Amino acid sequence: MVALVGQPNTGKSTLTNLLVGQKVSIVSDKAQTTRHRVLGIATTDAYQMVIIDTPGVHKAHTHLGKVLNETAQGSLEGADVLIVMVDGSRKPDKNEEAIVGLLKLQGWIGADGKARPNVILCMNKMDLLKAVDVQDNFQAYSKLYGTDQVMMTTLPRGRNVDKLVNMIIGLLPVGPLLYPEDEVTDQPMRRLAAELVREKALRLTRQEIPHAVAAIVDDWVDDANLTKILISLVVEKEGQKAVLIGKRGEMIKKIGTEARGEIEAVLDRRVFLELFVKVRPDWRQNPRMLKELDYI
Ligand SMILES: Nc1nc2c(ncn2[C@@H]2O[C@H](COP(=O)(O)OP(=O)(O)O)[C@@H](O)[C@H]2O)c(=O)[nH]1
Ligand SMILES: [Mg+2]
Repeated sequence: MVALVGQPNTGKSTLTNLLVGQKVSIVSDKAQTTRHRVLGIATTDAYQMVIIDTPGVHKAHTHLGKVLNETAQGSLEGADVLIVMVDGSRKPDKNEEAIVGLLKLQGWIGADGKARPNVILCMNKMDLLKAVDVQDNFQAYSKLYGTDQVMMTTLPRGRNVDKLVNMIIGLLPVGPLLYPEDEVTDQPMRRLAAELVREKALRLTRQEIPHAVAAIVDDWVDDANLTKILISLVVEKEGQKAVLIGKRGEMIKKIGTEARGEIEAVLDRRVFLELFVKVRPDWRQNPRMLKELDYI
């Protein structure tokens, strides 16, 4: 069991998908992209790695934010290896210290400030860091987390991913397979389909929209050679609904077309996808809505 922890937007879901070899966790440059604990399962002849992708640990302003932090923290317990993902192109900030505090609480970092041997620090986004600053940032993060077990990566280019994999394998215990060889995630397909729709909505919109969007499957019918799926996008305001629908419905059409392609690839069959936009004021503050959306 390999758990990922780190600030939002550092590359945790990108790494999960790379290790698994297909998209099981959605990726965008907006915070709060990952809202569930997602398991990615990577099985080869040599190993089975169960990757626990988590929502990034961040300062919470909404009830949803708090729930996401709890999800992230709860997921770390029981992992064999912990990967701390940082944006290596930036200096550590206050939020990074909060993660160190969490890892101390959970015993991943000892009272002496030294990380346990099964903690790997992954400095990602090295493509964005000038060569002259590499040593400085390396020192800063390595000191902060109390480890010199560090791998510098540029995930979208696959840089040093093979070395990172070897480092992880070296720390995994020997044991029986935990999941069937062909399983890539523990999420139900319904949720993954809704998440792929949400990913397109996040990627195609700006500002407050991404945080305010949730997606939920309202209907799913498997016909002989076609799966019919009805997914609702939930937002908080009429204005956000208008943005999602777009001029003459162009935005919602684009979201639907892009999502359908990926859902068809995952399900390996033809899909008819219908999208619907609903307004639910303040759903992020509403525990009942969070439950309905499966975030709790
Ligand atoms: N430039 C650059 N961008 C990256 C790198 N790794 C991930 N990204 C991008 O960073 C954003 C956040 O990635 P994501 O995996 O969703 O981060 P998460 O919030 O930690 O799960 C996405 O737009 C990724 O494409 C990297 O090494 N370099
Ligand atoms: Mg993520």
